[in-house]
Amino acid sequence: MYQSMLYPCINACRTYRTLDGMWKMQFDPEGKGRAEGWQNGLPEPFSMPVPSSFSDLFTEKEKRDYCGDFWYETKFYLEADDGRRVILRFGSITHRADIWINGIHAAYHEGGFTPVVIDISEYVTFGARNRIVVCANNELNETSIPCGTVRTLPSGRRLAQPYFDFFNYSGIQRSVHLLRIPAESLLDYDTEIRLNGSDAEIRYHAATDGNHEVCAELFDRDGQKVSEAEGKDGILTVRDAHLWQIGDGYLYTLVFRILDGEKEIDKYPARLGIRTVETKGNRILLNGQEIYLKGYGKHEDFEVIGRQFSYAVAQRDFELMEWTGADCFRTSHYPYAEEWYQMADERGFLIIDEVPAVGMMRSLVNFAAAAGDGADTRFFTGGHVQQLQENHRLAIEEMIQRDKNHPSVIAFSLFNEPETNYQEAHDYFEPLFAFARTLDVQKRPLTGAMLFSSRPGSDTCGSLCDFISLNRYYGWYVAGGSEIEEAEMIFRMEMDQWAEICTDKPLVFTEFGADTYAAEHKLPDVMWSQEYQNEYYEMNFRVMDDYDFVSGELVWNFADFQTTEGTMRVNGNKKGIITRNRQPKDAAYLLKKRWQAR
Ligand code: EVA
Repeated sequence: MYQSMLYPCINACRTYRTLDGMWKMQFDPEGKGRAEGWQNGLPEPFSMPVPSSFSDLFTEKEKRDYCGDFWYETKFYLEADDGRRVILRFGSITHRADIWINGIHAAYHEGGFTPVVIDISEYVTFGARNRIVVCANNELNETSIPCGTVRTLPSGRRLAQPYFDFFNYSGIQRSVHLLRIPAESLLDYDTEIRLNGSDAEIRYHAATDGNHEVCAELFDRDGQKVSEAEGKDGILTVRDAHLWQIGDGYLYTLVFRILDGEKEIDKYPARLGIRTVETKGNRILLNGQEIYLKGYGKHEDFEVIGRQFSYAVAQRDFELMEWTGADCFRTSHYPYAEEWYQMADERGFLIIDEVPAVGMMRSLVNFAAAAGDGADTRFFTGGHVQQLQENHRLAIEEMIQRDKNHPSVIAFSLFNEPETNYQEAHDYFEPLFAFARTLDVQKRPLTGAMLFSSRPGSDTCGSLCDFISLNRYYGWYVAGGSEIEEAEMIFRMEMDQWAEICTDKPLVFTEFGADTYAAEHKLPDVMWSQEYQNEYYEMNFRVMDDYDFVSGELVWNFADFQTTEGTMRVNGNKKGIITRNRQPKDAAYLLKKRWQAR
């Protein structure tokens, strides 16, 4: 593996090309590929687009739901050796993969939502064609992030059984890049920002794999140099800084150069937004000013393409989110493709970045625990915990390393709805929070989205969070339909309890929502109708507006999305404000009215 996760760029020192296109693919239900030498070439492949989620491209169920090992192969021509490193970079491979170059094992990577970056210089042949073979695997277990299990049917066919509420899309779902970068190069960098009146001070640290001098130059949007400094650690001062703000994604360019006298060894241009984020008392502050988050929990999910990144879908989603007056989304329940963050940086959009720690409860319908009173499957006890924690740690490390320099990322979420009602849960999460704090020099707030049963008195993990994030379904899983007046009453009772804790801690709603069938209208309303979705949100907003420590509302979900089939889901989760093909339901207008007025 290679230590750098920097996004590819092209200039006089660095180049890249994409290896996206049609690759070969083959399923390996018996897991015999390695023994049969498939790493040297697939025996009976079919064609498959890369990137893509393979599931919704097929017409056969067995292929859609395939669970196990699946292999990819492609070849690429490599030009002559010019002394630079050759780096192979997958945006992600879900959920784990072994990679061979010309038959030589080059890497193993666990975790399906962060880049797999490999220095393949020593495995390639220059001036010739080279073969890449990937053996990916999409099984879920209780040490994988996200968690789940695999069920074997009597026929021997295996099915993924997620402990979470989204389809287990898999494959090489993000772009593949082949990079040539200098032998001595920038590996990583950090920036810490302080504001002094209208000026800003940016402390940077540049990590390289050599000893040559580093210089940093900062350019404004017009290309004017506004500051420069020398050394791997330095301070850039900006007079009258143009701050990065909600709706004003002003980006400077921070250029790192490695110099050997006059000779430029490496050059990397990074985009930089000047902004600070912190919590103070029970408020969230951006550039020292209180903000209130308005927006959505999302998924990377769309018809046909599944979880594959598409600029077009992302663009439509930003347009729709902004049209409703939103300014924030949570990357529920995994880090998204890097391009989402770049687009958010440019638009001045806020992101709560979430690690794929979801399904930490032994339940195939864990969302239904939203109605239960204290899920306790003792998930954080037993032999699997240590390995789970190791994978979780790795996922946190890779997410923060990848995303720490995006101005749009204002917080990291380290879990979604684990059981938190016993001491072992606290013991599990405490070192992970401490670890995450060592990774982010910007000291962004850390949080985790809490289950219905995680509440004052029972929860053991809220104390680890800089702000409390609640997933709540009063009026849906809890006292829905005609009982909604009761839902309002017990919602208020819970909020009264949080009021005692939140004198010094902000609270954000990270989920609340009601399944709504886009074709359904009913007067008086019933659950699943568009009118009920409106009534549900009106009630929830009435309650939230009465508690001034509430610092944000991210509704569940931006759009309808695919899940595993079952009696609780109608061809997917229908809590979208927007349909799966990206048209508004009635509730979109309600949100628009509310958010544009705030
Ligand atoms: C739901 N509820 O029931 C959502 C899930 C989500 O999709 C949750 O965090 O509590 C989960 O993944 O619609």
